[in-house]
Amino acid sequence: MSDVPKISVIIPTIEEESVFSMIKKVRRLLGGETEIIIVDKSSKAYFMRLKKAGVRAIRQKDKGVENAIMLGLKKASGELLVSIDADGTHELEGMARGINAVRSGKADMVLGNRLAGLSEGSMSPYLRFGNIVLTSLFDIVYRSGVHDVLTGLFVMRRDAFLKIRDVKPYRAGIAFFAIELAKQGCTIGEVDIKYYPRKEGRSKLAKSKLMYGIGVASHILFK
Ligand SMILES: Nc1nc2c(ncn2[C@@H]2O[C@H](COP(=O)(O)OP(=O)(O)OP(=O)(O)O)[C@@H](O)[C@H]2O)c(=O)[nH]1
Ligand SMILES: [Mg+2]
Repeated sequence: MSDVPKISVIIPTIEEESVFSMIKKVRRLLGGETEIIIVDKSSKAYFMRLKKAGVRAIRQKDKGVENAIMLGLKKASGELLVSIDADGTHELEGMARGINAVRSGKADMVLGNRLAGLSEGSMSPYLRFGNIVLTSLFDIVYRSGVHDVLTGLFVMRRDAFLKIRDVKPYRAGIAFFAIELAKQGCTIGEVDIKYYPRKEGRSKLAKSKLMYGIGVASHILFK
């Protein structure tokens, strides 16, 4: 089916056990043609396990999830570029809906809106509040109307990505990609997804979510 655009799925990992079942499910959902690129900052042993899983595994030398995703995007060959967290918290069927949304022209970038589908224990009231504040700031500045700019799931078109591929990532997670695309005049949309509690391991993103949030706010306002 040559009219079906190729999809690349980029997954940033630090020692996430859930990724191994995710890989299988992504293949079942999107088909064997889908390129899966894992940008990893784990132990050597974990990296070897990734290689055995038959995905394209890249070792990250620098730090930060934004740099990891940027590296994966640069290596990807798909027309549709997806990124999803490796901890099994984001609904994979939601990823498939996001792909369909971008493919049908809903927006240049589609975010997975977790707030529409929070399951019990998946997001503390504190983080939910912080997310709402930061996303409101984003909506005021960029008039996008989305609900969850700190999500761990996005889908974007390759031609949109090419506009920001030379921007040096700053510490804002997926909001970095949304801010930079919005600055380029790209449209940002969303699909509602389910969000599950993390089953294994600990949060890898930031030691202090408060400091992280303040940093994201300053990037939204001043970048
Ligand atoms: N390669 C790479 N992956 C990262 C880095 N920081 C976080 N990750 C991965 O990015 C994803 C998001 O990180 P999480 O630790 O789940 O962050 P979070 O969702 O805010 O935290 P939880 O609510 O505890 O899940 C996970 O797949 C992590 O393994 C990094 O510096 N490099
Ligand atoms: Mg997580």
